[in-house]
Amino acid sequence: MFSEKLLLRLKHSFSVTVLTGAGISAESGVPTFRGKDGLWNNYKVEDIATVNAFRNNSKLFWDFYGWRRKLIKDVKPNLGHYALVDIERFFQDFYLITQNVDNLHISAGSKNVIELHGNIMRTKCSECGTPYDETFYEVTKIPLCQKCSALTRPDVVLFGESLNAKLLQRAQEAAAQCEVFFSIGTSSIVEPAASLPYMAKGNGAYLVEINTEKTSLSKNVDEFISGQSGKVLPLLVMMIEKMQS
Ligand code: BJW
Ligand code: ZN
Repeated sequence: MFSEKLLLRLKHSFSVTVLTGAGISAESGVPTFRGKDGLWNNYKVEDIATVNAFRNNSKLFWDFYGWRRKLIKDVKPNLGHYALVDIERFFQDFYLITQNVDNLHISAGSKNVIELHGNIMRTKCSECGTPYDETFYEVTKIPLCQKCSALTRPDVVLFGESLNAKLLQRAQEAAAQCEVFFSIGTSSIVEPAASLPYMAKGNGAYLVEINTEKTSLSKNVDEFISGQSGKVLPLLVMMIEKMQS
């Protein structure tokens, strides 16, 4: 399943960066965004996860995020998340960049996590950005900001919004400096995250993709590993442990 070249690279590497997407949480029961099953009531994520949807159809927007929040509050990390906690311990520099907003890497115990698209359980003001501790699951009337009276919303990055500049910079640095880069369970469509593997490869990293399907990235990787991340990653941990003993 893993090439000699990858195992040797890992043996001699100090710096590993991982990018994850919705696929890593699929085995926990969190639906992915794209693909045959779609996400929610036949809506495309590109139609709901946008600033326009929030402004023009805030009820639909909040129904969608309320449904996602309810679902996510009850799920648990899977073997893929836990394997990444183990892998972090093997390397001096390890960064886990995630596009997921479900908090599962952090609840599994990963330390160096960069949440590029925010965290769905957090709430913030849509205008002044004031954070709120409450997580609303069902709203009949959208809660307003206590400072400026604007509508509140989940603290996630919508299409057309800029990512947090500091987090993006940290992610780009982590991609550019690593010796091995893993892209796991992402369709590699959404920018700027989709550019990170290319940044890594351009700086000499060995590029590995783990996915159940081929993506637009696949033809550019050094190694494509076909399979569910919850099965592939625990095997990778075993191989790394074996190499070190
Ligand atoms: C498994 C598996 C298993 C399943 N094991 N694998 C350059 C060119 C063109 C467009 C743009 C561009 N730069 C910016 C844009 C616009 C836009 C964009 O990228 N659009 C694309 C559609 C082309 N980007 C933005 O707007 C971003 N902002 C930005 O760049 O600001 C500056 C700017 C703005 C406008 C113009 C230019 C510059 C913001 C993007 C925010 C994305 N937000 C979302 C929602 C977050 C909140 C929420 O969760 O609701 O983030 S959209 C959604 O997609 C979510 C995800 O994080 C993201 C990525 O999805 P992901 O993770 O890849 O999931 P899937 O479902 O697509 O794939 C799952 C994969 O897993 C599949 O491959 C399966 O095969 C696999 N799989 N089971 C392993 N068990
Ligand atoms: Zn406000």
